[in-house]
Amino acid sequence: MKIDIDQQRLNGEIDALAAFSDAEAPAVTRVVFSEQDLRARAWLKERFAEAGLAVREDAVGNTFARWQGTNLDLPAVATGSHVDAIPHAGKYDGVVGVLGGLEAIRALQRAGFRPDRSIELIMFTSEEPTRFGLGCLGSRLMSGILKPFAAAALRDAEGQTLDTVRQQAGFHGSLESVRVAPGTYSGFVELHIEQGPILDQQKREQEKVPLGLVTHIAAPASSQITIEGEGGHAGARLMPGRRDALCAASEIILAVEQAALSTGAIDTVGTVGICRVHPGAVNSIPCRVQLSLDVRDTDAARRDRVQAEIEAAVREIGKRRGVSVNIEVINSDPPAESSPEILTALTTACEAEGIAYRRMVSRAYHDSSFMSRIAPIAMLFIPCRGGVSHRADEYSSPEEIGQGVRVLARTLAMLAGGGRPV
Ligand code: HGY
Ligand code: MN
Ligand code: MN
Repeated sequence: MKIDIDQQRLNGEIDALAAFSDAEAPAVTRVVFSEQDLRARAWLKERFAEAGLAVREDAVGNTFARWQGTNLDLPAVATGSHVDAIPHAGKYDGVVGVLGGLEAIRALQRAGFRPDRSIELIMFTSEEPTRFGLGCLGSRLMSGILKPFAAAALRDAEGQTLDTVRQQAGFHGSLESVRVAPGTYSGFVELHIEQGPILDQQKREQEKVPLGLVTHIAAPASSQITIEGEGGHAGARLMPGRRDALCAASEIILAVEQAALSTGAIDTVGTVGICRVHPGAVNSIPCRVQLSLDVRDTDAARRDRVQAEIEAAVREIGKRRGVSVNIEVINSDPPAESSPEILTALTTACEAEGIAYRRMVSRAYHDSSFMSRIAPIAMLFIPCRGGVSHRADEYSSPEEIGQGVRVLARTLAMLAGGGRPV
């Protein structure tokens, strides 16, 4: 079966989706349940309906577009990703998996393929932690990792709960109903940009676009660190005896970097991405600082050791500087492992298409991390220029995206079973 991808149409759709943004192009900002996010969702549902897919949304806004198979007794095979985008991001992160999944289905339809199993495209709500501080809300609730009462109580920076915001956005019903029983899907395959440099580097060295078959997804953990010192007048309060919360925070940030480097393992990473200073005035000594902490590793035990080392450093710095410190762990997830069967299907599809591939690890987390709790999963990576992501200059070429979509389409056809009507 020859599979042709309409790269021009797909590229046009990626550009059209990027226009639903709260940032100046080429940057994209699309925070969950914002006006732009809701407009993007409405536009996507039209595209799904145009392809003849049956569209439904759950109580937290996960959106499902199903291509009905001939055998409704069989669990569906699924693909998909997210379209929310962190502030000043690019236009490919997540989007390639949703629009690429749609184009994979359309390409199979054009090829006259009829799936035995239904093929379901999923757009997950809030993969990014931007608004509610916890990533993958939609897939966590589907997999049962995140309890509905805990999800409902999550608050955004304005103090609004997820429960209020989702209902204002038009998503009603109990969050308990989001849960998906294991066995509902026979498999889940996510197409995504690598967000790292490995494939792009290999492409430059070997002049062939390699795709990445993801064997493991690193274990993410995030926390919030609050440091309370003593404020005061920046001029009148002399240096001796100051309890400056931002000076303590600065030591903590360097301790995070040191703890991540100290394992000597390339897979250990530690980042402080947010630093909120109060009162944040030129001539006022910072009395309170909030830091976000993101620690990851492919080895969960090594990550936990780094987390413990950071927590010990935070307490030591707090004691020495006379400031109070509090660490709230928001999530600490295990690594996810891909299914050998789905990796084999992806390998077969790459070889059938004559496309180079390599096995690799994902250091970013994805909805696949949580779908792995309820179905066999695997991820398919395409290169992104310079490995750049979560930046406005994130880029993957139409050819690279087209190759990924072709392999995805062939893999879905294999996993769904079926063929062309005789
Ligand atoms: O942070 C991550 O790994 C993902 O991009 N949300
Ligand atoms: Mn992302
Ligand atoms: Mn993503």
